[in-house]
Amino acid sequence: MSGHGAPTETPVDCSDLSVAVVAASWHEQVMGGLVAGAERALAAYAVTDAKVVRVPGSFELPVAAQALARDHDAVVALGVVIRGGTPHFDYVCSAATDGLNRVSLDAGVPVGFGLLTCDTEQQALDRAGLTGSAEDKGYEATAAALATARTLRDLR
Ligand code: DLZ
Repeated sequence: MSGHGAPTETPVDCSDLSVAVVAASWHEQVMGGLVAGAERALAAYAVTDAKVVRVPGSFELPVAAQALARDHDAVVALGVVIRGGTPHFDYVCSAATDGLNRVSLDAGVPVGFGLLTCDTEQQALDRAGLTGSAEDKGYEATAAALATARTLRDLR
């Protein structure tokens, strides 16, 4: 999967939405870029009611997202898992992905999917929104959650 085909989005006013960002703590440099990207998106969409909470690893993202989805219009989950020599990668990735999807559907609250699953640290750095990165997945995941929250609000 590549970034080719991603929609071009124009920030809209989301100042009436409350947003929580939950971020894992493994791979500090990459996570710094992802959180900064999320904060850039929150500012671009004029969100003022926002908080960032940290959890230890990506495995813990769903349970925190579940708690945050109870009292926020949108949640953004950020993490990075880098493949090692054991099956641990697959277990953490699928638990986090399945868990976040379940939280979103059970709560009816969009959960932006900012979980990088990479073979190498360089691939993660390339997607982290840092100087020299090709992609800015923290921004993209936040923009997606905000756009979806707007759509859901219009539908209700
Ligand atoms: C254990 C583990 C490993 C090996 N790798 C990562 C990783 O690359 N990224 C990440 O976010 N978390 C990793 N973890 C930690 C798990 O997500 C989890 O925090 C621990 O297994 C404790 O539940």
